[in-house]
Amino acid sequence: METATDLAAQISAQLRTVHFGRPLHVHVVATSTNDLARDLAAGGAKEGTAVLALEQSRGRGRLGRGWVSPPGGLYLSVVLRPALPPERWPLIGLALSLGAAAAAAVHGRAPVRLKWPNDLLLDGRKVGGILVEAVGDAAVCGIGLNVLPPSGSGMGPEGATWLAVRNPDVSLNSLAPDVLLECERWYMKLGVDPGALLAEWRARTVTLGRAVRVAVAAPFDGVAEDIDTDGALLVRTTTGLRRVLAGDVVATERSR
Ligand code: BT5
Repeated sequence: METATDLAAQISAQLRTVHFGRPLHVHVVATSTNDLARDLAAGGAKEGTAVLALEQSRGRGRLGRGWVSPPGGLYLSVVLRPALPPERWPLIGLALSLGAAAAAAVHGRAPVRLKWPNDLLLDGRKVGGILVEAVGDAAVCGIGLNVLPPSGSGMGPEGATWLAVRNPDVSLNSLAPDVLLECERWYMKLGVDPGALLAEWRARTVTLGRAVRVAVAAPFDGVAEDIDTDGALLVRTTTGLRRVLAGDVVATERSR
């Protein structure tokens, strides 16, 4: 079995980033890479410090949900120190989903689309997700990508897929440096040209133009019309345009 030290050395040797993954901490098992990255952030870790685990025992998603994290997935967290005000931090999630999707598409040899806010879809099924958490003025950004199929009889979580479905030769070791590179590229783009980031997100999403149900405390229906400059989803309802800052949307009909 590959040791964490071997893997760290292999990934670091392929790294072409300026900050992301420098340094890179690799663990065979973590509770959640976001927990480890939170501790590093609280201890003053610099922007780009990253934690990768081969397996998570308590991986988490947004809104208190879990992230199923068996061996064969990419579980990565990066400490960021954004110059953006916290109300614009949802844009970080969009930037990292674009980056992770770009790397996943190359390594999966298939298009990867985005579902608001931070889901990555392959053939309409969830192949990855992003979780952004605040630790003081740092943002800890977790990236989860299903790479190899779950071993044994399990089919993985409902609605999930993995990159090996499209590319059986996909390798975690060569995917990881590209995820770091593409995430860094889109995070830097956010700093200099947020408009270009939003344009790319609009081009890659399955959410816009669709009839949706917005799953918030008081759910409502509408058409996902656009994304606002702070990352909020703009939903056209019978009573006007509503901004959705956090939550989930479910398509209520297929429009493309
Ligand atoms: C997300 O949450 O999609 C963000 C996932 C972030 C995971 C990374 S892994 C590295 C870092 N460390 C962590 O502990 N977390 C981050 P959300 O949109 O809330 O989606 C969660 C939902 O997706 C669950 O309720 C399940 O329905 C589904 N799900 C759980 N595990 C999955 C998996 N491996 N693949 C696809 N879907 C999954």
